[in-house]
Amino acid sequence: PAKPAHERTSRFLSLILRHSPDTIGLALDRNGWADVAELLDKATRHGTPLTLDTLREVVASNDKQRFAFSEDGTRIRASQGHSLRSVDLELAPAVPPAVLYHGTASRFVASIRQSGLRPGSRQHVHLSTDRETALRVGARYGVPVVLEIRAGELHAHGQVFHRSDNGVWLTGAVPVRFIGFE
Ligand code: HQG
Repeated sequence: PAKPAHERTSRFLSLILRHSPDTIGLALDRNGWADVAELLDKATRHGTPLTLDTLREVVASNDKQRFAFSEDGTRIRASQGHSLRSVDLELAPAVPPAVLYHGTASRFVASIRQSGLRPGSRQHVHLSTDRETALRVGARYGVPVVLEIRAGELHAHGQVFHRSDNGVWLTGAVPVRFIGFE
């Protein structure tokens, strides 16, 4: 398990690299990359002291591998979860398995039955390959409910899917008829 200090740093990096880099005056490029030296400098100057060693440890030990360095190590980005519209991860379209899972909270189910799954504030609807992961995702917001998504059928209907570098499946809105409710 990650150290509490690492968990705090991971949350901070999620905020900065997915949602609001301007909080510390940082700019991401169009593919979501931040310059590592600039990130360390600006985080430190804005009250979250961060060294390269700590950053490397947080990235390596992260339970969901949320962040990735560029090959040359000079840049870093979040692998999924962005709300920033300006970021395009340029992930290749991928063919999903027949069934994927979406974890949600019981209080959202009536609304999902009405309007299907929507990306909400993020760029994509997030889907998992296994029920256990979906259960944990849903538990973040209340009593978890796992929905079965007929991803293969949806893909056959022309919907685009992507797989993030850390194994999360990403797609657009999912219409009700492709969702299996428990
Ligand atoms: C729900 C975490 C009402 C949806 C996770 C979800 C994931 C609806 C919530 C990643 C709805 C949005 C994303 C509708 C969808 N009516 N509610 N029509 N359609 N919803 O956090 O999927 O740990 O934006 O079910 O593991 O929960 O941050 O999405 O409950 O991969 O790396 O609206 O975040 O990853 O919530 O989570 P979110 P999510 P990290």
